[in-house]
Amino acid sequence: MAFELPPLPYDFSALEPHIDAQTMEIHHDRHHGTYVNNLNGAIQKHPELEGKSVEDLLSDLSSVPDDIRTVVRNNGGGHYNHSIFWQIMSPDGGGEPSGGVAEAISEAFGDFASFKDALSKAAIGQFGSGWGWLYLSGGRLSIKGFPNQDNPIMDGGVPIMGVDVWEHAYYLKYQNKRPDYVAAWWNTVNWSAVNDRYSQYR
Ligand code: MN3
Repeated sequence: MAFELPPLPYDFSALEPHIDAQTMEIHHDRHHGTYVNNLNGAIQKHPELEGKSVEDLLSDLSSVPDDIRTVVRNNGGGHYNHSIFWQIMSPDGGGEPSGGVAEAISEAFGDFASFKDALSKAAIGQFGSGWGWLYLSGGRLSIKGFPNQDNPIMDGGVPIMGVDVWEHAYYLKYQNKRPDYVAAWWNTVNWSAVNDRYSQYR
């Protein structure tokens, strides 16, 4: 069964004014859509991989055949990352977390403000294209910037929430002002979905 582009769980304009509708449409339909198509193209060359989940592929890239490993890393990573990204944003987003993830964040980073600062810095400081991720590793919450479409799952971690800092995620509205985009992005965070991910994987 081929991988499919998941529908955006809200309208393209739903995250305005923080993320504009045109950016959302291009980002979801074209960028994410292309990752899905390229991933399917690679898997077609190796039918023995059909039926593997994207998590299976990314968490064990060394077992993916040489000739498609980079394509799977970049496009499987792109599919996986964006599938999470759409879910952890919401038109009713923003504010501060509650529940288990809020407690874990305070435990790991001191308080919410320190956590927000650390994830913002990781994202803003990621040179070139990439992501800032909050993830579980060895049962602990960590924050790091990852290049391209890499994801903590490639290093044995579990991604909880992440912010896309590829220019395609913000350039139409924010141009080169990545810090302004990241600051606005916090107003879209769906803490309920983030807490669900944390509760599921902790
Ligand atoms: Mn993107």
